[in-house]
This record gives sequence, C-alpha cells and structure tokens, in this order.
Amino acid sequence: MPDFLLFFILWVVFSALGEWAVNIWGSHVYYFIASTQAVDGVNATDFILRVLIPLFVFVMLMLIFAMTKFRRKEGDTSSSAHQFKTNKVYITTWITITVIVNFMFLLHPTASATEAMFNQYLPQNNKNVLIVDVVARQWQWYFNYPQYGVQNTVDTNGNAFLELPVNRKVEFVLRSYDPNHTYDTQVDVIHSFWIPAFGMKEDIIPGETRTMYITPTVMTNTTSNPMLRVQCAEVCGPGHPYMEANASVVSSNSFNQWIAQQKKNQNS
Ligand SMILES: [Cu+2]
Repeated sequence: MPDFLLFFILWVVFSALGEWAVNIWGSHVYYFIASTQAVDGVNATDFILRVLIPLFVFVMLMLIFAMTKFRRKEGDTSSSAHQFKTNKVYITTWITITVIVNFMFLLHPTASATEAMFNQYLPQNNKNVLIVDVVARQWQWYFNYPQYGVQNTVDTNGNAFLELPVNRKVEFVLRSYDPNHTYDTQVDVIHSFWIPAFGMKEDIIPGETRTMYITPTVMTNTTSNPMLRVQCAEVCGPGHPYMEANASVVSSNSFNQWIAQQKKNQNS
C-alpha cells in the first residue's frame, strides 16, 4: 500500500474516532451546566474541539510516519537519508489551511459569541429581567432585589442566600463594598463573582459597576449540587476560599413566595 493511501486511511479512521468521542464525552459530560450562557460556552469549546481533531490527528500521524517510515534501514551505511529540501506545495497548502482555520475561529465562535454577549445588554432583550444587586466584601456576599425592595436576603440560618426563578433572565449588578458610595478605590478589594454551573465569571472592581446576564435553566440548589453556589474567584485575603454563598434555582411560584417572605422578615 502506498504511504499516501495508508496515511489517508489512518487519518480518516482516527479523526472519525475523535469526533465520535466528542459526541459521547463532549464538555457537557464532565461539567455540570445550568444556564443558557453556559450551554453557549460549552457549544463553543465543543465546536473548536471538533474542528481541531482532524488537524491534531494529521500532525500526530505526520510525526509517527516521520519516525517509523523514514528511519534508517538495517544495514544502511550512507551518511544521511534522502530528503526533500523544500516541498513548496505541502508548505503552501498547510499554511493556507491553518490560516483559514484561524480566521474561521476569529469569526466563530469569537466574534459570534461577542455579538451574542453584547445583545444581552439591549433593552428589548431585558423586558422581564430580574435585577439582583450583588455586593462583595471581605469576606461575604450581599444580595439585594431592588425591584422587590428586598435587601440582604438570607436563609433560615441567617446566612446570605441567592434565590433565582428558573428560565428568567437575571441581571447581576456587581459592586465591591462601598457603604458611602464614595467610589473610593480604598473601600474594599477586587473580588470575582462566580457561579460554576452558570459558566460565567466577572471580576468585581472597587469603584466600578459591572453587569452579568444569566438565564438559569435547571432547578437545583447548593445542597444537591455544589456547582450551583456563589464563589469568590479572585484571591482577596485569608477568608477568600470561604467566601461562598448558597444559592437555589426554583420555580417562579416558589420564588414569589420566597421573596414575599424575605420582605416580611425584613419589615418585622
Ligand atoms: Cu473575594
């Protein structure tokens, strides 16, 4: 069998095996996700993986072929093996393909995801948005629901607690602790708002107000799935690893009851 044919067959077989493996063990298998934004992120990495598999297999086969097919034969005493100095067709094809692949990644998922992210900020996409003000402080979280007039929501133990209704877009307004709104950079430190299951993370910078949009899609809570918890993801002092808050995604009815109860507790 000619080298070219053998190479081609191996390339097709191993690429197909790789694609099959991504279909079975795609990113969604090892990583619990519970928001539309996380699904977009996982789809993007799976897309890149699928495109790169044939390229990866090609490079690996080239290496293996170079090491096995072109090694010096037993009894060959010539000073060096026959080699091409330059194969212009091969080099041109290779550079063209890799440049095209890189430009394609620049358009999708990079540019397409950036556009989708900016679209999240458009007013027409935020008619029914739930606003949650998040304040980060060494070393705790505060959650406020300004549309309901509710501040510092807590669970039955009095710990800060974040509750969200399923399938409703949430606008997290993220600030570092600044009780007097002085926007003084000395007030608190940099934190990072991260709920692993939502697949998004945003730094919280003193003096800045940042926004993050999430649409939760799975009803669960920290107790049954620790991937759904608020976790600081920026080293912010000795209490940083423990800067967590429990969270829960519930039906919209349960959320309405919960927020009414929070309001009652706050006013009593
Ligand atoms: Cu922190």
